[in-house]
Amino acid sequence: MLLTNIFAAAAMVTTAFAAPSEKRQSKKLKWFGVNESGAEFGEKNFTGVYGKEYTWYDLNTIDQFMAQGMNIFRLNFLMERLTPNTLTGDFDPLYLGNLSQQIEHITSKGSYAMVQPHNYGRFYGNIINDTAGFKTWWQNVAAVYKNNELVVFDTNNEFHDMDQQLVFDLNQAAIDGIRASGATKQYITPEGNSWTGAWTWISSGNAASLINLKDPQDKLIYQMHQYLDSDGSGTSATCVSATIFKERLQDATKWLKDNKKQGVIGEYGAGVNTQCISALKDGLSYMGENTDVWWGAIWWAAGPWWADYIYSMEPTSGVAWNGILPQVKSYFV
Ligand SMILES: *[C@@H]1O[C@H](CO)[C@@H](O)[C@H](O)[C@H]1NC(C)=O
Ligand SMILES: *[C@@H]1O[C@H](CO)[C@@H](O)[C@H](O)[C@H]1NC(C)=O
Ligand SMILES: *[C@@H]1O[C@H](CO)[C@@H](O)[C@H](O)[C@H]1NC(C)=O
Ligand SMILES: CC(=O)N[C@H]1CO[C@H](CO)[C@@H](O)[C@@H]1O
Repeated sequence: MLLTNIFAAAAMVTTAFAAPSEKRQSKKLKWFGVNESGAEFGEKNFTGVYGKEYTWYDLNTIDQFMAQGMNIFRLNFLMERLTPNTLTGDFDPLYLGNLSQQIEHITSKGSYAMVQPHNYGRFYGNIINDTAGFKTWWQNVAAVYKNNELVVFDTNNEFHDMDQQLVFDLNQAAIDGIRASGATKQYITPEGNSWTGAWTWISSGNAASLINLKDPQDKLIYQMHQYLDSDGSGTSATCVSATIFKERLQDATKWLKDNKKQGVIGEYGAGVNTQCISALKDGLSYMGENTDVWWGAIWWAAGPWWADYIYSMEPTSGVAWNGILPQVKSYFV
Protein backbone atom coordinates (compact mmCIF):
# COMPACT_ATOMS: atom_id res chain seq x y z
CA MET A 1 0.00 0.00 0.00
CA LEU A 2 2.69 2.34 1.02
CA LEU A 3 4.52 1.60 -2.20
CA THR A 4 1.38 2.22 -4.18
CA ASN A 5 0.90 5.47 -2.36
CA ILE A 6 4.42 6.51 -3.08
CA PHE A 7 3.91 5.74 -6.74
CA ALA A 8 0.58 7.52 -6.71
CA ALA A 9 2.14 10.51 -5.06
CA ALA A 10 5.02 10.40 -7.51
CA ALA A 11 2.56 10.20 -10.37
CA MET A 12 0.69 13.19 -8.98
CA VAL A 13 3.88 15.14 -8.63
CA THR A 14 4.80 14.23 -12.20
CA THR A 15 1.38 15.34 -13.36
CA ALA A 16 1.63 18.53 -11.39
CA PHE A 17 4.92 19.37 -13.05
CA ALA A 18 3.97 18.00 -16.45
CA ALA A 19 1.44 20.70 -17.21
CA PRO A 20 3.83 23.66 -17.29
CA SER A 21 6.37 21.73 -19.36
CA GLU A 22 3.75 21.30 -22.08
CA LYS A 23 4.55 24.89 -22.91
CA ARG A 24 7.42 24.30 -25.29
CA GLN A 25 10.82 25.20 -23.98
CA SER A 26 12.87 27.66 -25.95
CA LYS A 27 15.87 26.08 -27.58
CA LYS A 28 18.87 27.73 -29.13
CA LEU A 29 18.63 28.33 -32.84
CA LYS A 30 21.17 26.45 -34.91
CA TRP A 31 22.08 29.13 -37.42
CA PHE A 32 23.25 32.51 -36.13
CA GLY A 33 24.42 34.74 -38.87
CA VAL A 34 24.78 37.94 -40.75
CA ASN A 35 24.51 39.01 -44.36
CA GLU A 36 27.82 40.15 -45.75
CA SER A 37 26.90 42.79 -48.27
CA GLY A 38 29.10 44.84 -50.60
CA ALA A 39 30.16 42.61 -53.50
CA GLU A 40 26.73 43.30 -55.03
CA PHE A 41 26.99 47.09 -54.58
CA GLY A 42 26.82 49.20 -57.72
CA GLU A 43 24.05 46.92 -58.93
CA LYS A 44 23.44 49.04 -62.00
CA ASN A 45 27.09 48.82 -62.98
CA PHE A 46 27.58 45.28 -64.13
CA THR A 47 31.22 45.47 -64.72
CA GLY A 48 32.35 47.81 -62.00
CA VAL A 49 35.72 47.84 -60.34
CA TYR A 50 36.69 46.17 -57.07
CA GLY A 51 37.22 48.87 -54.48
CA LYS A 52 35.26 51.43 -56.47
CA GLU A 53 31.78 50.10 -57.27
CA TYR A 54 31.93 47.09 -54.97
CA THR A 55 34.00 45.43 -52.30
CA TRP A 56 34.51 42.02 -50.70
CA TYR A 57 34.26 41.24 -47.02
CA ASP A 58 36.70 41.85 -44.26
CA LEU A 59 37.95 38.49 -43.04
CA ASN A 60 38.90 40.06 -39.71
CA THR A 61 35.36 41.24 -39.05
CA ILE A 62 34.07 37.80 -40.01
CA ASP A 63 36.36 36.46 -37.28
CA GLN A 64 34.92 39.00 -34.85
CA PHE A 65 31.42 37.71 -35.62
CA MET A 66 32.55 34.14 -35.10
CA ALA A 67 34.01 35.16 -31.74
CA GLN A 68 30.47 36.30 -30.87
CA GLY A 69 29.19 32.83 -31.76
CA MET A 70 27.99 33.37 -35.30
CA ASN A 71 28.21 30.36 -37.56
CA ILE A 72 26.66 31.32 -40.88
CA PHE A 73 27.51 34.06 -43.35
CA ARG A 74 25.29 34.88 -46.31
CA LEU A 75 27.65 36.11 -49.00
CA ASN A 76 26.03 38.60 -51.37
CA PHE A 77 27.39 38.82 -54.90
CA LEU A 78 26.17 39.50 -58.44
CA MET A 79 25.74 36.86 -61.12
CA GLU A 80 26.77 39.40 -63.79
CA ARG A 81 30.17 39.76 -62.14
CA LEU A 82 30.69 36.01 -61.70
CA THR A 83 29.65 35.04 -65.23
CA PRO A 84 29.89 38.32 -67.16
CA ASN A 85 28.92 37.01 -70.59
CA THR A 86 26.03 34.56 -70.39
CA LEU A 87 24.46 32.32 -67.75
CA THR A 88 26.35 29.38 -69.18
CA GLY A 89 29.59 31.28 -69.83
CA ASP A 90 32.96 31.23 -68.10
CA PHE A 91 33.63 32.59 -64.64
CA ASP A 92 35.51 35.82 -64.05
CA PRO A 93 38.46 34.15 -62.29
CA LEU A 94 39.15 37.10 -59.99
CA TYR A 95 35.59 37.54 -58.77
CA LEU A 96 35.31 33.77 -58.30
CA GLY A 97 38.70 33.87 -56.60
CA ASN A 98 37.42 36.37 -54.05
CA LEU A 99 34.23 34.43 -53.43
CA SER A 100 36.17 31.20 -52.98
CA GLN A 101 38.70 32.85 -50.69
CA GLN A 102 35.91 34.02 -48.40
CA ILE A 103 34.15 30.67 -48.45
CA GLU A 104 37.41 28.91 -47.66
CA HIS A 105 38.12 31.27 -44.75
CA ILE A 106 34.65 30.84 -43.25
CA THR A 107 34.27 27.09 -43.69
CA SER A 108 37.83 26.27 -42.60
CA LYS A 109 36.76 27.67 -39.22
CA GLY A 110 33.70 25.45 -39.11
CA SER A 111 31.04 28.00 -40.06
CA TYR A 112 28.58 27.81 -42.92
CA ALA A 113 29.04 30.01 -45.99
CA MET A 114 25.88 30.74 -47.99
CA VAL A 115 26.49 31.34 -51.70
CA GLN A 116 23.90 33.97 -52.56
CA PRO A 117 23.44 35.53 -56.00
CA HIS A 118 21.79 38.84 -55.08
CA ASN A 119 19.88 39.01 -58.35
CA TYR A 120 16.13 39.09 -57.65
CA GLY A 121 15.62 36.52 -60.43
CA ARG A 122 17.15 38.92 -62.98
CA PHE A 123 20.27 38.82 -65.17
CA TYR A 124 21.41 42.14 -66.66
CA GLY A 125 18.08 43.56 -65.52
CA ASN A 126 15.92 41.04 -67.40
CA ILE A 127 13.84 38.40 -65.66
CA ILE A 128 15.62 35.08 -66.12
CA ASN A 129 13.40 32.90 -68.28
CA ASP A 130 16.06 30.46 -69.48
CA THR A 131 15.59 27.76 -66.86
CA ALA A 132 18.01 25.40 -68.62
CA GLY A 133 20.69 28.12 -68.60
CA PHE A 134 19.98 28.80 -64.92
CA LYS A 135 20.38 25.09 -64.18
CA THR A 136 23.74 25.11 -65.95
CA TRP A 137 24.79 28.25 -64.05
CA TRP A 138 24.10 26.49 -60.76
CA GLN A 139 25.68 23.24 -61.92
CA ASN A 140 28.88 25.15 -62.76
CA VAL A 141 28.91 27.09 -59.48
CA ALA A 142 28.08 24.10 -57.30
CA ALA A 143 30.82 22.04 -59.00
CA VAL A 144 33.41 24.44 -57.55
CA TYR A 145 32.21 23.79 -54.00
CA LYS A 146 30.86 20.27 -54.24
CA ASN A 147 33.33 18.82 -51.75
CA ASN A 148 32.66 21.44 -49.09
CA GLU A 149 29.72 20.41 -46.93
CA LEU A 150 29.61 23.75 -45.11
CA VAL A 151 28.58 25.61 -48.24
CA VAL A 152 24.87 26.42 -48.45
CA PHE A 153 23.35 27.26 -51.82
CA ASP A 154 20.76 30.06 -51.91
CA THR A 155 18.97 29.82 -55.27
CA ASN A 156 18.57 33.59 -55.72
CA ASN A 157 17.85 36.65 -53.63
CA GLU A 158 14.23 37.80 -53.47
CA PHE A 159 12.33 36.96 -56.62
CA HIS A 160 9.60 39.55 -57.12
CA ASP A 161 6.94 40.56 -59.63
CA MET A 162 7.45 37.32 -61.52
CA ASP A 163 5.19 34.61 -62.79
CA GLN A 164 4.84 32.13 -59.91
CA GLN A 165 5.39 29.11 -62.14
CA LEU A 166 8.66 30.64 -63.35
CA VAL A 167 9.79 31.16 -59.75
CA PHE A 168 9.03 27.51 -59.09
CA ASP A 169 10.82 26.40 -62.28
CA LEU A 170 13.94 28.46 -61.51
CA ASN A 171 14.15 27.06 -57.99
CA GLN A 172 13.71 23.51 -59.28
CA ALA A 173 16.32 24.13 -61.99
CA ALA A 174 18.77 25.38 -59.35
CA ILE A 175 18.18 22.29 -57.19
CA ASP A 176 18.60 19.99 -60.17
CA GLY A 177 21.76 21.76 -61.35
CA ILE A 178 23.34 21.71 -57.90
CA ARG A 179 22.69 17.99 -57.43
CA ALA A 180 23.84 17.22 -60.99
CA SER A 181 27.22 18.81 -60.15
CA GLY A 182 27.84 16.11 -57.56
CA ALA A 183 27.14 18.47 -54.64
CA THR A 184 24.91 16.08 -52.73
CA LYS A 185 25.59 16.96 -49.08
CA GLN A 186 24.89 20.67 -49.06
CA TYR A 187 21.74 22.42 -47.91
CA ILE A 188 19.83 24.42 -50.51
CA THR A 189 17.59 27.37 -49.62
CA PRO A 190 14.85 28.06 -52.18
CA GLU A 191 13.46 31.58 -52.12
CA GLY A 192 10.00 32.77 -53.10
CA ASN A 193 8.32 35.53 -55.07
CA SER A 194 7.25 38.78 -53.35
CA TRP A 195 10.75 39.29 -51.93
CA THR A 196 10.38 35.91 -50.20
CA GLY A 197 8.52 37.52 -47.28
CA ALA A 198 7.58 35.24 -44.39
CA TRP A 199 4.52 37.35 -43.63
CA THR A 200 3.19 36.92 -47.18
CA TRP A 201 4.36 33.32 -47.69
CA ILE A 202 0.78 32.04 -47.97
CA SER A 203 -0.97 35.06 -49.54
CA SER A 204 1.70 35.48 -52.23
CA GLY A 205 1.13 31.98 -53.56
CA ASN A 206 4.64 30.84 -52.61
CA ALA A 207 3.33 28.25 -50.16
CA ALA A 208 1.03 26.49 -52.62
CA SER A 209 3.62 26.52 -55.39
CA LEU A 210 6.98 25.94 -53.74
CA ILE A 211 5.72 23.07 -51.61
CA ASN A 212 6.14 20.94 -54.72
CA LEU A 213 9.91 21.50 -55.04
CA LYS A 214 11.75 18.18 -55.07
CA ASP A 215 15.25 17.52 -53.80
CA PRO A 216 16.51 13.94 -54.11
CA GLN A 217 18.78 14.63 -51.10
CA ASP A 218 15.92 16.07 -49.04
CA LYS A 219 18.01 19.00 -47.82
CA LEU A 220 15.82 21.98 -48.65
CA ILE A 221 15.51 24.78 -46.13
CA TYR A 222 12.98 27.35 -47.29
CA GLN A 223 14.46 30.81 -47.00
CA MET A 224 12.17 33.66 -46.00
CA HIS A 225 12.93 37.28 -45.15
CA GLN A 226 11.21 39.40 -42.56
CA TYR A 227 11.48 43.05 -41.60
CA LEU A 228 9.52 44.72 -38.85
CA ASP A 229 8.68 48.14 -40.30
CA SER A 230 5.17 49.00 -41.49
CA ASP A 231 5.57 47.92 -45.13
CA GLY A 232 8.00 45.11 -44.29
CA SER A 233 10.64 46.54 -46.61
CA GLY A 234 13.43 47.01 -44.10
CA THR A 235 13.86 50.68 -44.83
CA SER A 236 12.74 52.21 -41.54
CA ALA A 237 14.10 52.08 -38.00
CA THR A 238 10.56 52.07 -36.60
CA CYS A 239 8.95 48.74 -35.72
CA VAL A 240 5.17 48.34 -35.92
CA SER A 241 4.89 46.89 -32.41
CA ALA A 242 6.81 44.88 -29.82
CA THR A 243 5.19 41.67 -31.08
CA ILE A 244 5.27 42.23 -34.84
CA PHE A 245 8.13 39.82 -35.58
CA LYS A 246 6.34 36.86 -34.02
CA GLU A 247 3.04 37.84 -35.61
CA ARG A 248 4.60 38.00 -39.05
CA LEU A 249 6.14 34.53 -38.59
CA GLN A 250 3.06 32.69 -37.38
CA ASP A 251 1.43 31.66 -40.68
CA ALA A 252 4.73 30.55 -42.19
CA THR A 253 5.55 28.58 -39.04
CA LYS A 254 2.24 26.75 -39.27
CA TRP A 255 2.86 26.02 -42.96
CA LEU A 256 6.32 24.62 -42.23
CA LYS A 257 4.92 22.42 -39.45
CA ASP A 258 1.84 21.25 -41.33
CA ASN A 259 4.00 20.22 -44.27
CA LYS A 260 7.04 18.97 -42.34
CA LYS A 261 9.32 21.51 -44.01
CA GLN A 262 12.32 23.43 -42.67
CA GLY A 263 12.86 27.18 -42.80
CA VAL A 264 15.44 29.88 -42.17
CA ILE A 265 15.04 33.63 -41.89
CA GLY A 266 17.73 34.68 -44.35
CA GLU A 267 17.25 38.41 -43.73
CA TYR A 268 15.85 40.25 -40.76
CA GLY A 269 16.61 43.68 -39.44
CA ALA A 270 15.19 46.40 -37.24
CA GLY A 271 16.14 49.73 -35.77
CA VAL A 272 18.22 50.16 -32.65
CA ASN A 273 15.47 51.24 -30.26
CA THR A 274 13.47 49.80 -27.37
CA GLN A 275 10.39 48.77 -29.35
CA CYS A 276 12.38 47.04 -32.08
CA ILE A 277 14.61 45.24 -29.59
CA SER A 278 11.51 43.95 -27.76
CA ALA A 279 10.08 42.77 -31.07
CA LEU A 280 13.34 41.05 -32.03
CA LYS A 281 13.52 39.22 -28.69
CA ASP A 282 9.88 38.19 -28.90
CA GLY A 283 10.30 36.86 -32.45
CA LEU A 284 13.56 35.03 -31.77
CA SER A 285 12.05 33.53 -28.63
CA TYR A 286 9.12 32.33 -30.74
CA MET A 287 11.52 30.81 -33.26
CA GLY A 288 13.30 29.16 -30.34
CA GLU A 289 10.02 27.51 -29.37
CA ASN A 290 9.79 26.19 -32.91
CA THR A 291 13.25 24.84 -33.61
CA ASP A 292 11.61 21.78 -35.14
CA VAL A 293 11.06 23.95 -38.22
CA TRP A 294 13.22 27.08 -37.85
CA TRP A 295 16.98 26.78 -38.30
CA GLY A 296 17.91 30.29 -37.38
CA ALA A 297 18.12 33.86 -38.54
CA ILE A 298 20.62 35.92 -40.48
CA TRP A 299 20.85 39.64 -39.74
CA TRP A 300 20.72 42.27 -42.48
CA ALA A 301 23.50 43.45 -42.71
CA ALA A 302 27.24 43.78 -42.29
CA GLY A 303 29.92 44.80 -44.75
CA PRO A 304 32.68 47.38 -44.92
CA TRP A 305 30.70 50.07 -46.77
CA TRP A 306 27.50 50.43 -44.74
CA ALA A 307 28.81 53.39 -42.71
CA ASP A 308 25.92 54.88 -40.67
CA TYR A 309 23.22 52.61 -42.15
CA ILE A 310 20.34 52.06 -39.68
CA TYR A 311 20.85 48.26 -39.46
CA SER A 312 24.64 48.04 -39.86
CA MET A 313 26.21 45.36 -37.68
CA GLU A 314 29.73 45.87 -39.00
CA PRO A 315 32.22 45.76 -36.11
CA THR A 316 32.75 47.96 -34.33
CA SER A 317 31.17 51.15 -35.64
CA GLY A 318 27.86 49.72 -36.95
CA VAL A 319 24.93 50.77 -34.75
CA ALA A 320 23.65 47.21 -34.49
CA TRP A 321 27.04 45.82 -33.38
CA ASN A 322 26.62 47.55 -30.04
CA GLY A 323 22.87 48.06 -30.05
CA ILE A 324 21.46 44.74 -31.27
CA LEU A 325 24.03 41.93 -31.22
CA PRO A 326 24.42 41.78 -27.41
CA GLN A 327 20.60 41.75 -27.11
CA VAL A 328 19.94 38.86 -29.51
CA LYS A 329 23.00 36.65 -28.98
CA SER A 330 21.47 34.55 -26.24
CA TYR A 331 18.80 33.15 -28.57
CA PHE A 332 21.56 31.45 -30.55
CA VAL A 333 24.50 30.74 -28.24
C1 LIG B 1 30.82 51.90 -63.77
O1 LIG B 1 32.11 51.50 -63.31
C2 LIG B 1 33.19 52.05 -64.03
C3 LIG B 1 34.47 51.45 -63.48
O2 LIG B 1 34.71 51.83 -62.17
C4 LIG B 1 33.16 53.57 -63.91
O3 LIG B 1 34.20 54.12 -64.69
C5 LIG B 1 31.80 54.09 -64.39
O4 LIG B 1 31.72 55.47 -64.18
C6 LIG B 1 30.65 53.41 -63.69
N1 LIG B 1 29.40 53.80 -64.29
C7 LIG B 1 28.35 54.18 -63.59
C8 LIG B 1 27.12 54.50 -64.38
O5 LIG B 1 28.36 54.25 -62.37
C1 LIG C 1 39.98 39.65 -55.87
O1 LIG C 1 39.70 40.60 -56.88
C2 LIG C 1 40.74 41.55 -57.09
C3 LIG C 1 40.24 42.57 -58.08
O2 LIG C 1 39.83 41.96 -59.27
C4 LIG C 1 41.99 40.82 -57.56
O3 LIG C 1 43.05 41.75 -57.69
C5 LIG C 1 42.36 39.75 -56.54
O4 LIG C 1 43.45 39.00 -57.02
C6 LIG C 1 41.20 38.83 -56.28
N1 LIG C 1 41.53 37.90 -55.20
C7 LIG C 1 41.54 36.59 -55.37
C8 LIG C 1 41.89 35.77 -54.16
O5 LIG C 1 41.28 36.04 -56.43
C1 LIG D 1 13.25 35.85 -72.22
O1 LIG D 1 14.21 36.81 -71.81
C2 LIG D 1 14.89 37.43 -72.88
C3 LIG D 1 15.98 38.28 -72.29
O2 LIG D 1 15.47 39.16 -71.36
C4 LIG D 1 13.88 38.21 -73.72
O3 LIG D 1 14.52 38.85 -74.80
C5 LIG D 1 12.79 37.27 -74.22
O4 LIG D 1 11.80 38.00 -74.87
C6 LIG D 1 12.18 36.48 -73.07
N1 LIG D 1 11.32 35.44 -73.61
C7 LIG D 1 10.10 35.22 -73.14
C8 LIG D 1 9.35 34.11 -73.78
O5 LIG D 1 9.61 35.88 -72.24
C1 LIG E 1 16.57 45.79 -46.71
C2 LIG E 1 17.78 46.16 -47.44
O1 LIG E 1 18.63 46.84 -46.94
N1 LIG E 1 17.88 45.71 -48.65
C3 LIG E 1 19.01 46.01 -49.46
C4 LIG E 1 19.61 44.73 -49.87
O2 LIG E 1 20.76 44.95 -50.60
C5 LIG E 1 20.50 45.60 -51.80
C6 LIG E 1 21.79 45.68 -52.52
O3 LIG E 1 22.82 46.08 -51.72
C7 LIG E 1 19.89 46.97 -51.55
O4 LIG E 1 19.56 47.58 -52.77
C8 LIG E 1 18.66 46.79 -50.68
O5 LIG E 1 18.12 48.04 -50.33
